[in-house]
Amino acid sequence: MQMRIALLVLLVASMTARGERPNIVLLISDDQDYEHLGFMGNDFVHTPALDELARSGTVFTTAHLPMSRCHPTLASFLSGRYPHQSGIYYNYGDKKLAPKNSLPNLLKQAGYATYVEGKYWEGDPRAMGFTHGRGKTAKKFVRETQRDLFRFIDDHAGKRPFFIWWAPMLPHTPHNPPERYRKLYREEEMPIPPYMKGREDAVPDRADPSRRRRKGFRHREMTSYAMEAWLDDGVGQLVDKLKSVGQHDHTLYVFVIDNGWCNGLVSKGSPFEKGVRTPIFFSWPNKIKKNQRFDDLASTLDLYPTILDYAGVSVPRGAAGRSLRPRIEGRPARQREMLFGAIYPAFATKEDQRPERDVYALYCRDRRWKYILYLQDVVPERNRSYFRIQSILTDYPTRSAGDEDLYDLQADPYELDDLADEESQQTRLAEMRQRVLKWWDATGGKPLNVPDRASRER
Ligand SMILES: [Ca+2]
Repeated sequence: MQMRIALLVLLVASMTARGERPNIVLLISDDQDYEHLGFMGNDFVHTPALDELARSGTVFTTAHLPMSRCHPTLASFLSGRYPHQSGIYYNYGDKKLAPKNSLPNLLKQAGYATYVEGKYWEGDPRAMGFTHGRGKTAKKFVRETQRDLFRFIDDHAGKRPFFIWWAPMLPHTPHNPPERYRKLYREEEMPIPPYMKGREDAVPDRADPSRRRRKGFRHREMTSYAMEAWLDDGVGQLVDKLKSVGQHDHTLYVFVIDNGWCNGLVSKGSPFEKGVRTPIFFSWPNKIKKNQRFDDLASTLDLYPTILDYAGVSVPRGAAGRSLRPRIEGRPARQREMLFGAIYPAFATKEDQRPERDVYALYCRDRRWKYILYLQDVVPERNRSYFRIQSILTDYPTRSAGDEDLYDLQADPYELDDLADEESQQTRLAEMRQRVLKWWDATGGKPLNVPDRASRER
């Protein structure tokens, strides 16, 4: 046994020396609109560091998270499994993620030093496989300093490959960007996206009139953009640090957003694109093809096997995604034809956490069509204490159990025109309903309480 460990250490050391095992930095943005990034075609937002990494790597523009809220998505990055498989489908509930086969544990076993800082919801970070760093520093990490991380980098650079879970609470609330990021923008010049045209002066109806003016669309949007510039600045500082210790060329950067956020469309906590969509990129100087973009469908569940693939670690059975490395390297690979997701409230039912009971919507989408099936009544009265669905400057997505939505994402990328009642769409609706229910069963979901289609007449 000791002999085998010694051999493994030797092997790891020699691979590191040849530069074959990259450091891996997982950059996780917290609550961001997938269109608020320069490399996603937004010329107004200030994200030069992320744009440079994206440009020097391979971007998947259209990936989906398996849920639209951070605790379950972060657990899915750690475990490589859907929330109903890992059991972590809520933000608020008792159970923590089981550490077996977690990404940091597998990387640690392969010889990596593994560091966590910022957003981290699970139990003891050491049990999860993080050899260094503290979880739960979200309020300070990057917002105040990256000092502890930089010390870790100094200690390990060139000696041992490292994995960094980089998860600041940015651009997440509190939306309090320092002046240097605010002044990058002028409120009156903020671009108005198509879904806000004619509604740009919309204000929340709860607020008093003076408050309303301060919190209109342009103001909120400017604050979001400033927060995103803050995030990007943190990325730039990290890249500079890795360059200064000669590790930039030996580092694989992976970027993902943990869930969406949007002023003007329903987002976080919902099954809509502004909640579940994110770009992903992989950037490793001179190793990963630069200026490469894929617009077809990817899943953030693919991060886990892809990262393990680049680290030379075999992917455990039960991982829900598949490595994107063959795509990145131009080898034959099957493209995803459909994405699936199950959407849950923020709160698990107390002392009876069962995803099959708490799930409120299932959805699937291909490159053109998006289908959603509602399993519970979604009502604003239960929003604060249960659903926590973000609907800033837009209507609450009220639905009845049994309702279905259908959107043509080619013609209607913002899901504003529900076609579920169209006579001509009934075959498609029935087929997609069958597909999503089949997916739930095939991925280990327990029996659901599926309402009749009849209740669809609204
Ligand atoms: Ca989040």
